[in-house]
Amino acid sequence: MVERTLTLIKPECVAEKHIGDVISRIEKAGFRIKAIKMLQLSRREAEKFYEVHRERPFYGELTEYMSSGPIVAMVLEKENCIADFRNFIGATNPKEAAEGTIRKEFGKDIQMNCVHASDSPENAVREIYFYFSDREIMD
Ligand code: 3AN
Repeated sequence: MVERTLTLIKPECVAEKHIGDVISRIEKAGFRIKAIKMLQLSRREAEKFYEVHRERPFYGELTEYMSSGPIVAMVLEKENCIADFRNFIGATNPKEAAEGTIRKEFGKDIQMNCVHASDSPENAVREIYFYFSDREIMD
């Protein structure tokens, strides 16, 4: 089934000028970019976006970091997009990520791990519409 997912290139990856490298790999792997924008989250927006993690010990640190600088948000489309993209980026902790994945190559640690990816169809829809309107998503 053709699916869509939401990905974010995180602040440290943008600051280190890896936007082009990451997008190039994503496109070469067969994911189609359906929407794209650069923005900076406010602390409040980051808290809302990550509200599923509210009870986790790293919530404060995570939302501070995710609002610390510009990010790039994208909607990607492909068959089996959500699971395939999570395999493509690698494990949450870059030290455990497989060779050749973007988290392995560009991630610094478990928090600054280069990219975010939706983890279920329900979250993908919520996350896509957190950043984009229908007008901004290509058919
Ligand atoms: P994933 O991004 O692989 O779905 P989640 O959903 O467990 O991983 O975590 C969401 C985000 O929270 C991660 N991308 C990472 O930035 C941050 N994070 C996860 N675990 C930790 C941790 N133990 N310490 C600090 N930050 C973490």
